[in-house]
Amino acid sequence: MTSGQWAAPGRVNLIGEHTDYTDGFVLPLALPQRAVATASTRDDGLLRIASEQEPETVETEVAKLAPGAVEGWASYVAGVVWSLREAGHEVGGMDLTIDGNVPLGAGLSSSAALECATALAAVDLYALTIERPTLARIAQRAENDFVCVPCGIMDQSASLLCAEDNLLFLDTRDLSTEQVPFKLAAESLALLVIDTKAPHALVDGEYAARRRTCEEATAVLGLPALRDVTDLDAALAALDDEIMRKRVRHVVTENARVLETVDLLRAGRVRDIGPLMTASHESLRTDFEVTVPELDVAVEAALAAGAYGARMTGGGFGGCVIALIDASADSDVLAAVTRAYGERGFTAPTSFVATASAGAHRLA
Ligand code: GAF
Repeated sequence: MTSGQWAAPGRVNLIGEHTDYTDGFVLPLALPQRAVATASTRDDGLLRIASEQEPETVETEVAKLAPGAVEGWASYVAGVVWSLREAGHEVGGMDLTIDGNVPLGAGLSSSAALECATALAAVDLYALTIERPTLARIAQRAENDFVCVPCGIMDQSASLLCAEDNLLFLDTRDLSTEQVPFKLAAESLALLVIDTKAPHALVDGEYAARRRTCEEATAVLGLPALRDVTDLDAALAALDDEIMRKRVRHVVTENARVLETVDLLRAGRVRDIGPLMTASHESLRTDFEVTVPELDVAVEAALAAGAYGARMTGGGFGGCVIALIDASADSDVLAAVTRAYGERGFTAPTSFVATASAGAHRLA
């Protein structure tokens, strides 16, 4: 029997939202919060999945894994084992115990963290050779085809490829990456993550609907992907449907904002990315229509309290807002958002300062 322990982080995305299923650009950072898998091989072909946070233990035969065979939180783990085997890798029985502190349902990629910790455990325990971008695709397939959530590739890539003190500039077309230094403390800045407490669920139909509309628009435009739109006005003129026009406008302008953000960061102009973050939120609110009042109010209140920029992060429909602030302003900004929430009768938010942390790795 071989055994060990592997960790994989959650993420926030600095900018580049709803661009990862149209071959676009994203710019996430890994959080210190992570999932940890303690695992060992079994020689009887059984997969036993336990969690420090969940009461039940799930047991199934690896050879019988198929979409629908395992449900709930354990399906993210079982799905990765299934997906590895579907990709032709010989993964046998395992005991896995999952522990983690990525907040659930907050849009911080707790599911990708779970998938990637499992994936690394399986890779090491069964001595597989798989490049990390390929492993990200395998984890994404688990989520798409086993858990049946039509997510893009950002979250699994972030969990596997991010590096400490850096943002991950990822081109989701070919999965090429650049590490972009992001040391906010050196600039007396901080990235505040505000959990709106508005529950976020990708499994409902809204995410899938956005994705479908983007695909339909791509077909109407006769392009390989929305990434290939070079003349936004001409593309908008070629679309009859107002909803399609709005979705396309978001994706095309968001890709441009990511590229501009990366340029500013490379030039050391960190504060100047604030307006791009806020413009991203505005586009997600008005064109992509994935915000909810809790997200909009948090952004407004953070900006009014002096944030350089603020936006929702992740899939939307709840979840978290990120705000670029002076390092000393974190409690003032949270107090401002809490006040604004109180006036509207929303559940009080919580917050933490995000530091760009390490990607998935072996602990023991
Ligand atoms: C969710 C998805 F899982 C990602 O793939 C991405 O599409 C994101 O929403 C929106 O940018 O986190």
